[in-house]
Amino acid sequence: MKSGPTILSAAAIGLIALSPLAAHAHPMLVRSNPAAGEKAKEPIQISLWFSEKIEPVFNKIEVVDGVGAHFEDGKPTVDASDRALLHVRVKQLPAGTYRVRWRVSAADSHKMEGSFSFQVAR
Ligand SMILES: [Cu+2]
Repeated sequence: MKSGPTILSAAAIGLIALSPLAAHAHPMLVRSNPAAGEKAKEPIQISLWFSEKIEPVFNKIEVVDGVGAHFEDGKPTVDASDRALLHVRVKQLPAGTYRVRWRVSAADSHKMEGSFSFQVAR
């Protein structure tokens, strides 16, 4: 039983050593188009601006209506000239309320996620 506490304390030291990383900046959603709560006309894509660059892998934007049908059209892409901008095309959106669920990869490979809703009015 002597090695148990040794391993634990090594792990604890590892956690302490890593904790400054947890404080480092991660991409936060700064704004979007459509914006949260907006009554949009006929959006053809969803654009999400983050507080810092995001990695071009493992990103996700889903656009779902009240019964869970998906309206995103393909995979999201990081903008070629602004790596803090992620967008995805959407299918034609009937009037209604939609939820955008996003997930992005930070430079340190941590995943950030969130969601917001907007409406389409005609
Ligand atoms: Cu991180």
